[in-house]
This record gives sequence, structure tokens and C-alpha cells, in this order.
Amino acid sequence: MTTYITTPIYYVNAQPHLGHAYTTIVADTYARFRRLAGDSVRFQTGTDEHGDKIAEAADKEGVSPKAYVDRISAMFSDTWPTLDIVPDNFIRTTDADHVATVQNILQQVYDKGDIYFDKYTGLYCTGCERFLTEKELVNGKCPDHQTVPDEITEQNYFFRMSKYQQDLIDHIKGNPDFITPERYRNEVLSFLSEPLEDLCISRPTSRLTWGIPLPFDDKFVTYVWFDALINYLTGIGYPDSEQFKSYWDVAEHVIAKDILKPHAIYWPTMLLSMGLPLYQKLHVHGYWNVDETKMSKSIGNVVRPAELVEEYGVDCVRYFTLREMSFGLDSSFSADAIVARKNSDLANDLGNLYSRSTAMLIKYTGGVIPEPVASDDDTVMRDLARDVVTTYTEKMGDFQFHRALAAVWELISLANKYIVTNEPWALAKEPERAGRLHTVLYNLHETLRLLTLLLQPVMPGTCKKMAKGLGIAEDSPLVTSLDAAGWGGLQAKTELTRIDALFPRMDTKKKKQQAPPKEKTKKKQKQKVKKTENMEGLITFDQFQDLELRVAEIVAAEPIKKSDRLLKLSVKAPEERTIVAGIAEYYKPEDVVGLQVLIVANLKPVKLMGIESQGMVLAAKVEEEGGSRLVLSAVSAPVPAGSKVA
Ligand code: ME8
Repeated sequence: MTTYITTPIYYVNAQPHLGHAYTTIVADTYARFRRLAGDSVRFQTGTDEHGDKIAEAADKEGVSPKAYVDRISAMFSDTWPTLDIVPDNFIRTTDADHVATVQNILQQVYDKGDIYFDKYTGLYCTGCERFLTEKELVNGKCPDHQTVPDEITEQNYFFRMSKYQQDLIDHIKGNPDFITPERYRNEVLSFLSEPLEDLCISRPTSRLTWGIPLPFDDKFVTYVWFDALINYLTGIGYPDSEQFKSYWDVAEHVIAKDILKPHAIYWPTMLLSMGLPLYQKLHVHGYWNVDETKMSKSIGNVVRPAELVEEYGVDCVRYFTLREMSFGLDSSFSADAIVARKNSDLANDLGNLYSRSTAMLIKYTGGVIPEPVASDDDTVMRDLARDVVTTYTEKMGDFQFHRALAAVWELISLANKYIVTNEPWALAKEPERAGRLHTVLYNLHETLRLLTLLLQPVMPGTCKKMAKGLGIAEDSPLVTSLDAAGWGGLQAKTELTRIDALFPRMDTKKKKQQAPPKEKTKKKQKQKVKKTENMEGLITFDQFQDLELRVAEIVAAEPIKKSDRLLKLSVKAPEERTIVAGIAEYYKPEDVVGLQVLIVANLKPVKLMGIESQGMVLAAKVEEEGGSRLVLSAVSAPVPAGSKVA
């Protein structure tokens, strides 16, 4: 099998931050996982170096665009090794072969009649590098950049995107895995339910020269998105190379939701026009936020990957990001969260298991793996290991990294319990129970070998150390191939090597002292008062104040399997959250996307059909002949998502 996995090519108007690092860690981890599964893999990342934004940034620094892009692009390519990210190709859109490929494709699409010249007036956001529709604006501003777009009128070239709208809808409907998670697929389908406008794909050289000249009109350069998306083809030698033949059919792109539209609409329609097969899959993740705000340079709340690596270590950063974020949803970064993961999951659970097990082996057998007793029917570790390997393989393949890791941690947790229940130190005192001791020690070390194998894609450096400690060569199939994920690969008589602790604990005392004291007493008093005052079915003003009502915007909706009544809603209020609402009998998912509704925002989360619901949507219950129906509550004019209802 073959795998081709890509990240976005990042703009060089800013240095890499945790958001870029996350996407690239995801792609690297997936590439390593597919290699573990035996695939021949190509993993590509790179930098996007043309366009208004870059020209502006270079101008600000008073250097030429080329000098500027060379410098920042190197910052990206230099960052990846520090995160143990190893792409097979780092593409730059200023590379000569890319420029030639873009011009080739433009000519091809032009000759086909899919590009025409026209006059256009639109609202242009420099941050997004694209024209926005009125509908996309919030309070007249671009919701991502909080800036008022410029109204621009100019003559330009247009790509007949609308011509391919129906083909694209059919493709998305016929291929449920084309865009995942499902909420983004629904978002795209909902967008495509309105007529698609054609795409402006040029910029006059009077306004911008830092771009690829159109091959059929040198008074224009190529719009940066039309140029950038083609990187996925250039990087594998489109159209003639062997690599293109083996990899294009299996292409998978990883992006965050900010660039869903270019990837889910522009790119597939471009491919349809070129007569090429569409990419296989688009994997869309959410944002890393800091204090509920998207991390971005313009807001100035960026977390630098290099600083994280310095503070916590590379594998801790990789593990933390993959374990903490549910792929598809937003996540919040905080130093406390990463320290907690490091101390609990890595130092306590994994690190302790490794050091306790190996220390006992060194003590009781001189560090030599013993032969387990064949007749011993202790299969507890082996049984769970088999299930964990199955779950892990499925979830890693589905980009559910947090679930795959949670499954692996079940195995770690059982192994730690296994030590306590079997008390190897007691067995060691009774020579007649040596066979039992050997089985227990073997089972623990075979578990460590499996952990070394399964954690490879996520923590490659640590796994090399773990393999070395277990006396296994770091490139041995025993720790680098899923074929060896069955029980019993570890050979008796293998000799351990002493290694340092895998994850030293971090000191949290200092932080705790700085934390402000909690205001518990006041709250408790309030609760007491509440009970006594609630006598006549009336509530006090204080009690009402406890209820937090907010306006939420529904950004995605999907049915819930096995439930006719419930819909799973993703809402912005202003942070993103999931609410399970009993409205499925009255509303179709696609009809509620974009609505602003009232919610109770401070309800304790509850699980409904296995999904955690973080709030409640308010609706009017209308009693009619033959039953009742629900009508969602709304505000009389659009307001920013998350506005409090007073
Ligand atoms: O959009 N959380 O480049 P870009 C999670 N050049 N991921 C984040 C993030 C955050 N807060 N911030 C950025 C471009 N990212 C175009 C792409 S592709 C043909 C052209 C990650 O530098 C995430 O992957 O703005 C997001 O999609 C990407 O960086 C945007 O990078």
C-alpha cells in the first residue's frame, strides 16, 4: 500500500507556532504510523511564498520579497527537526519547478475554456487573501481577522468554479470519507447548497507583482490560492513522474478549519477541470486556542514550538498535542495542562512502569529476559494487548489520535496494576515459584516491547531509548512493524541495557503557590440561601443570575445514530462546544447551520447517546392539535456569537 500525506504549506509572513506545529506533528505521526503498517509513504510540507501578505511583510522589513521568504521559510524547515518531524519533501512555491507547473496548469485550464476575463467588485480581506461574501462577515468584519474588508473593483481572470458545483456535491455525497470529521463535510455541503460563484484567480501587476505571471497575460499574476494548492501536485512531479502515478491516487491532506473552503471547494473543482482524480481525503482539525482565542500572530498570543521543546522535551510536546486535542475540535493550550500530562501520563504511568519493570528484571534475573512458563494460563496482559492493538490501529488510521493513545494507556494502567497484584518481590522470595516470577516478568517486558512499537509514531525518540533498554535494535521489526504486534515477539535470553529515566517529573510546587486562592466559601453560602428562598415556586434575582444564557451560533449539525430525536450541534458561544439537542423531529441538520439560538451555557455537561453535551438549546414549545412542536429561540438581529443574554 502507499500513502501520500500533506500539510498546508504555511505562509512565510510569520514564524512557526504551535498551530503549525500541531498539523505537522499530526502528518508526521500519521506517516510514521503508515510506515509501521508497511506502507510506502511520502510526507510533504512546505511554505507558501507569494501574495499580498508576503509582499507587505517584506516591505515592512525593508527587504526584497525573495530575501524575506528565504529567511522565514528556513525558520519552518529548521523547526521541524527539533520536533522530530521528518518530511520527505519540503516544497516552496518559489521553486522553479512549482512555478512551471502552475503555469502549465493555468494554460491547460485556460485552453479548455474554464478561465475567462471579467470585471469584478468584491470585499477583499488581505488576511485571508480572498474575496469574502457578505454572508461570511460578522458585524461587517472578517471573523478570522477582525478587519473590515476593502471594496475592490478590478478586471480579472475567473475560473469557472460554478461549472463543477454539481459534480463536487455528487462526489462528496458519494464518498462519505472525503471530508472528515463529518461536521466539516456537513459544513461544506451546506455551503454548496447555495449557488457557487466563480473564482477570481488573478491580480493585476499594477497592484501586486509578487506572484506567478499568468502564461496567457503578463499584466497579471496568479492568485495565491490557485498557486498554492497546486503544490500538492508539484511535490510529486506532476504530470509525468513515477511518483505522481503512485501517490496522487492516495493523497490525503491535513488542514485546520480556517482553510476548509479553499481545500474542499477550490481545489477539487480545479482538479475536476484538469480532469484529474480528486484527492482521497481531507482531514480537518480545530484550533489551538489560548484563553479561548485562536492562537495567531495578529493577536500576539502565540506559543513557540522551540520554547515548548526546550521546556518539556520533544516527545512530551508531541504526545501532549496529540492526546489533548480531539481531532476536529478546538483545544486550549496551557502550561498547567502540559505539565499535568507530563507528570501523570508520561512520568507516572509510562515512565514508572518502564523503570519498575526493568529494575525488577535486573534484580531478579540479572537483566536477562526469562522464558515464560508455557503451561501458565495467565493471559490477562495478552488479552488486553490484543484489543488495544485493534483499537489503536483503527483509531490511528481514522486520525483519532487521542483515542488511540487512550487505548494504549489502558494497557499501561493494567500493567501497573499487574505488578501490584502479582507482587514479583514476594515471588522472588520463594524459589519454588520461580516459574511464576518468570512468567510475570516476561509478560511485563513483552508489554513494554508492544508499547515501544505502538508509541513509535508519536514518540520516536523515547521509543528508541525504550528499545535500547530492552536490548532490541532500534530498527528491529519487533519495534518497527505492526506485523510484530501479536503477543510473544520478545525473545527469552535477550539482555537489558541500563538507560536513564524516560521522563523526569516536573516540579509544580512553584506554580501552585502562585495560584490565587479559590473563592469557595462565598459560593457555598449562596447555595444555602438558595434552598431556603425557593418556597413559592419563585426564584430570586440571585438565582436567575446563576443561570448563564448566551447567544450561540450553530456551525455544524449532524444526526446521531440510533436516535430519531437528537441532533449533535457544534456551536460557537464564543468558544466552540458540542450540544446534543432534542430537535431532530423538527429540524434537519442542514437547516440549523448558521442559526443563532439561545443556550444555557453553564449547565453541568451530561452524556447523551455517548456524546458529552455542554449546554442546552432553548426552544419554544408550541402546543397544537395532534401534538406539540419545537421552534428554536433566536435573537431579532445577528449579534456576535457568545453574547450574554441579560
Ligand atoms: O493558510 N490551531 O497558511 P497559514 C491549529 N498558506 N492549527 C493552526 C492554527 C491554530 N491556532 N494556526 C495555524 C495558509 N494553524 C496557506 C495554506 S495550503 C495549499 C495553503 C495551522 O500559515 C493549520 O494547519 O495561515 C492551518 O490550516 C494552517 O496552519 C494555516 O497556515
